[in-house]
Amino acid sequence: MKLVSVVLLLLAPVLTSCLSLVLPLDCSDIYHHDKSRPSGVYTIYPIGPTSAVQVYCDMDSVGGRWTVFQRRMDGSLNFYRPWDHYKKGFGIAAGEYWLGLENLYHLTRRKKVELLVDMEDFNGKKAFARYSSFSIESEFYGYRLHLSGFKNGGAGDSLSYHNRQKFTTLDKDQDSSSSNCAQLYLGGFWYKNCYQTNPNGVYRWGADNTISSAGVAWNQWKDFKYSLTTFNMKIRPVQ
Ligand SMILES: [Ca+2]
Repeated sequence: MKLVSVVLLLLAPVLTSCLSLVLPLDCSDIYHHDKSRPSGVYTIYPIGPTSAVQVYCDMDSVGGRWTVFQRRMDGSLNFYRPWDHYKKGFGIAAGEYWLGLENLYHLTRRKKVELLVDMEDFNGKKAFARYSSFSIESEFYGYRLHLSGFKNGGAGDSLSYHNRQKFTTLDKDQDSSSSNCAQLYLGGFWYKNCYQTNPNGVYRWGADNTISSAGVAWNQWKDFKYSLTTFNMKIRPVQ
């Protein structure tokens, strides 16, 4: 028995490294392992074997393989949260959630990825925006956003305005406004002075105007007053 323990102990590093080879880092790994997998909730390991996290994989939109890191669909989850929550992630993959900046940092650090933002209004009309390059820096650098290569899917470009901004939450002001944009617009985002899009704002029903300009907005498609029905941000490795 003792010998078995010793052998296992000696093998541990080998087993761990073998394990990390088969554990999927993102939805793209899951897709490549089995191309018939449908869209749905899967477990990925963005930071290694001990970092299991559930995500929604979009295996349908323009070739699939997308790892969804932000998802609004029914207003069931509060997105007005402090730094620690945005860092670690919150919500559930079957519904609304934020995957977490630390996971996102590792996902964009390990592979070159592109970004798809898709959205829908309350009449069922859909639009999207694509960016051929997307990455964020580490927490030390405020999870600064980098994106380029905009492709219009009818939504226009509301995200390039936020390029090179650090992430701001209600308790960590890293925006370029004299106020805290997260407190003004009740979300957490790469706010500047303050936004062209507010994906993590307050979920409302269209242009009901109950909380002015703090909705889930994408200004180039609708305007600041209109809060969208669904909103998703997703990444995949560039092939
Ligand atoms: Ca500020």
